[in-house]
Amino acid sequence: MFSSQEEFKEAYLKKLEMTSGKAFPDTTLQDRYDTLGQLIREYISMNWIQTNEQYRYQKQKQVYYLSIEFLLGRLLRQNLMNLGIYELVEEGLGDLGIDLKDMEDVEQDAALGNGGLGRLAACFLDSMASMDLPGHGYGIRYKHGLFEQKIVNGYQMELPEQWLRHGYVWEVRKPDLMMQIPFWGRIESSEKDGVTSFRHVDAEIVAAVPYDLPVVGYGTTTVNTLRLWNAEPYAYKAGRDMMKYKRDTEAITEFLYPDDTQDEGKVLRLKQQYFLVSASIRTILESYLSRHGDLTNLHEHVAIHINDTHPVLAIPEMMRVLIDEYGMDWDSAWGVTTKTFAYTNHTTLSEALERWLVRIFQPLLPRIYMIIDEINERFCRDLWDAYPGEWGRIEGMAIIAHGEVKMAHLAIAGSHSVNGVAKIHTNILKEREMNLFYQYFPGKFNSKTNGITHRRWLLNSNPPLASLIQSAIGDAWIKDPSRLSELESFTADSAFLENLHKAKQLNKKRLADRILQTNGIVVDPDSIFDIQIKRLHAYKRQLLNILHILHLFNRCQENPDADIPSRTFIFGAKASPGYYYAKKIIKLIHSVADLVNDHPAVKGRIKVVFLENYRVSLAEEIIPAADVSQQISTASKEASGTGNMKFMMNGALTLGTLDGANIEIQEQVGDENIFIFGLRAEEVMKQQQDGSYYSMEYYHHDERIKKMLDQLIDGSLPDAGDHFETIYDSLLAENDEFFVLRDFDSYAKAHERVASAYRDQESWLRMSLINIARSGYFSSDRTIAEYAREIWRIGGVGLR
Ligand code: GPW
Repeated sequence: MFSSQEEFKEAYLKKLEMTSGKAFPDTTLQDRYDTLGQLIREYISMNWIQTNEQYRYQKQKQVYYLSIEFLLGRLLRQNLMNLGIYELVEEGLGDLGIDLKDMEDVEQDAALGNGGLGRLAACFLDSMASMDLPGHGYGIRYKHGLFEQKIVNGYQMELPEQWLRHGYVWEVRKPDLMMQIPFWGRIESSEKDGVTSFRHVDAEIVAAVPYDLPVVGYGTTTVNTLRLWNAEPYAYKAGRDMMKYKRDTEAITEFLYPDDTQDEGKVLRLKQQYFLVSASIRTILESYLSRHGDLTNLHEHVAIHINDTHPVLAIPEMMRVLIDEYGMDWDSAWGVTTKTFAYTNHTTLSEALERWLVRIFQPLLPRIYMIIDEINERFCRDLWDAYPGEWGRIEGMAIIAHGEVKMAHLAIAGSHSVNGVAKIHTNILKEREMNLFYQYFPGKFNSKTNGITHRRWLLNSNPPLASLIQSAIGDAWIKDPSRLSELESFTADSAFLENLHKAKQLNKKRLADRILQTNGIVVDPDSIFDIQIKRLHAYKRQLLNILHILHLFNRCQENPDADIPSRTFIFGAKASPGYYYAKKIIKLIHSVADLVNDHPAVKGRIKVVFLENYRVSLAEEIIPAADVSQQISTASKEASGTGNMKFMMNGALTLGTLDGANIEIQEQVGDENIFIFGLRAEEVMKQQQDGSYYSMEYYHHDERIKKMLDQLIDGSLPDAGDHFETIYDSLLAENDEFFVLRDFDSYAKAHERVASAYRDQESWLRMSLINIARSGYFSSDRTIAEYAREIWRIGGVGLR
C-alpha cells in the first residue's frame, strides 16, 4: 500500500485524480477528504480481513455490544493516530500544499447518539480494539443523526442533520448479508409428535442491510467491526399500498430519537428496537454456528451486552430463534440465553424506564409477545415459590403487569449480569429502584464505573498537553493510562507547571478565537474558563449555573468595585425538541448573556457564551480549554456522567455535587483538589420522601434568591416576554423538584472557593496536574478490562 511519505503521496495523487476525474489543482476539499478517507480505509482493510479470519479460526469468545446509539464523532484523525501514520500523512499532504487539519474539518460528525450513553458505546469500541479484544458493535444507521441546533434570537431551532449528504467513506455496504425482519401479521400453531410449533404468517417484511465500519485499535493490528443496519423495502403484500410500505420501511432508520433519558413509547421506536436486535441476533447465531456446532455451549463462545433496555428484545428474540428455528426446548434455550446476556442500566429516573403498552406491542411483534408472556408466567411462578402469598412483591417484579411490558424487568430476568455505571448509582439501584430484584438475584448485580478513551479525549484532542506529557513520561500511558500517575513527580517542578500553564493558555486562546468567530464575543484567555457542556435537562441544573451568574451580575451592580475575578462562563447544550422547559432555559442563558456581556457595571469581568450545536467534535475543542468543569446535577440523579472524566483528564478542576462519578473523582484526587457543594444523595432522597423541603422559604429568607427570581418575571431581563414565568413557577409554585434554591448558597460559596484558589496560580496548576495524573482510572480501558474479566469472562485481559 504505502510505507513512506513518498509512496503515500504517489498513491494519494493517483487516486485523487482517478476518483474525482479532475486535475489535482481543480479538486475540492471534499474530493481531497473523500480520497484520503478511501485510501485509509483500504489501508485498514488488510488488518480488518485478518482480524476477522483470526476470530473465525481461533474460535475466541466474541463480545457483541448492542446499542441503539453510537456517538462516534469524527474518525479520520482517530484512525490515522491509531494506525500510527498521522505524521506521515500530515507531512505527505503538506508537500502537496494540503493542510491535514482542513481535511479533518471537512468530516461531518457521525452523531448517531444523544449524549453519554451513545458516547460511552463509542469509547468502549475504541478500548476493545486497542486492547485486542474481540468486541463488536451492532447499531442502527440512522439517515439523520442528532438534529443540528441553530440559535435564533436565543431560541433553539432544529434542522435535520445530514451526515450522509456527501457519502460516508468509512462504511462498507454488505447487501449479501441482508436479513429479513418480520412485523405485524399472525402466529399460526401446529402440532406434530406432541410438540407445538409456531409460524409467523402474513407479516410485513423489512430488509436489514448491514453497513460495516472498521474499528481500528491503537498501536495494534486488531480491527473490529461496528455493524450498522439500514432498513430497506423487501417485499410488500399484494393489496397493500406500495408507496406507503416503502415510506414506512425507510422510516425505521430515518431518524435518531432525540430524547435523552425520556421514554418515547411510540410504535416507530419499538420497530427500531426490534429491527436492530432481530438482525443482530440472527447474524450472531449464524456466525457462531459457522464456527462451532453446538448451540448449548453458546455462552462459552459468545457474550452479548445490551446497552440499557433499548435492545432488550434481543433476549426474547434469541429465545424465538433457538426454539422456533433451531428446535431447542424452552428450558435449554432459557439456560443458554440467560448465560449469554448482560445488561447495563444507565439511570434511575423513572421517566426513562421503558414500558410498552401491550396493545401496541402485541400486534407489531406477535411471536415476541407470546415469548415474553411465557417468560413472565414462568418468572412469576418462580417468584411465587420463593415468596408464597406475597402478591404485592410479585406484582412489583412482574414483566407484564397492568397492560404494560416492563423492559427493565425483562432485562434483569433474562441476563446473568446487571450493572450500574458508577458506585453510587449501583448502590441506589440495589437499595431502592431495583431492590426487589436485588433481594431475589443478589449475585447478578455489580458496578462498573464508566470510562472514556484517553486516546480521543487527551492524545487526539489536546496536542499541547499530550506532547508535554510525552516529554515528561514518554508514551507508555497511551497503552496503559494508569501510568499517567508518573506525572505526580512533577507537582513540585515549577518549570513543568509553567509549561502546563502554557499548554492550557494555548488551548484557551484557540477557543477564544472560535468564540469570537462564531459568537462575536471577545473573551479574555486569562479569565477563568468555567464550562458546562451536556444535554439540557432539569436534573443537570444548567438553571443553577445561570441563576448564579445573574447573582454575580447583581453583585457587580450593587458594588461596582467588588473584588470579582474575571470569568468566562461557557455553555453548550441541546434540548430535546419537545422539552419546552429545557428550551426556556436556553432562552434564559441567552437573555442573561445579553444583559451581562457588555454591561458597564460588569467591566468585562463576566462573559456568558452559549456555543451552538454542541457535539463530539466541538467538545474536543472546548474541553482542553477548561479551567473549571461544572458537574452540578441534583445528587442521586446523574447515574455517572462521563464529561466530568474528560475535563479532569484535561486538567480542569471539578465544581460539582456528590453525584455519579464525581464521587469517585473526589476519591481519586482528595478533597483539596475538587470543589464539592450541595446536598448529598441520601439527603435529597430523604427530603423527597418526607416532603420536608419548601423552596418558598429560601425565596423569603435569602435576599439574593428573592432578587434573582423576581428578575425572571419583572422585566429586568432582555427579551424575556413571559418566557421565564414557567421557570419561576417550577422553582416556587412547584416546589423546585431539583433543589436548585436549596443548593444555591452552597454553590455560591463553592464558586468563591474556586475564585480564590485561582488567584494562586502555582497552586492551581498543581491541583490541575494532580487531576491529570490521577485520571488514568477513568480510562475506558480500565472499564473494559473489568467488563471483560467480570462480566464477559474473556481470557487474557490483565486489569491494569
Ligand atoms: F436514560 N444516559 C444517556 F439511562 O446519555 F437510558 N442517555 C440515556 O438515555 C440514559 C442515560 C438512560 C447517560 C446518563 O445520564 C449518564 O449519567 C451516564 O454517564 C451515561 O448515560 C453513560 O452511562
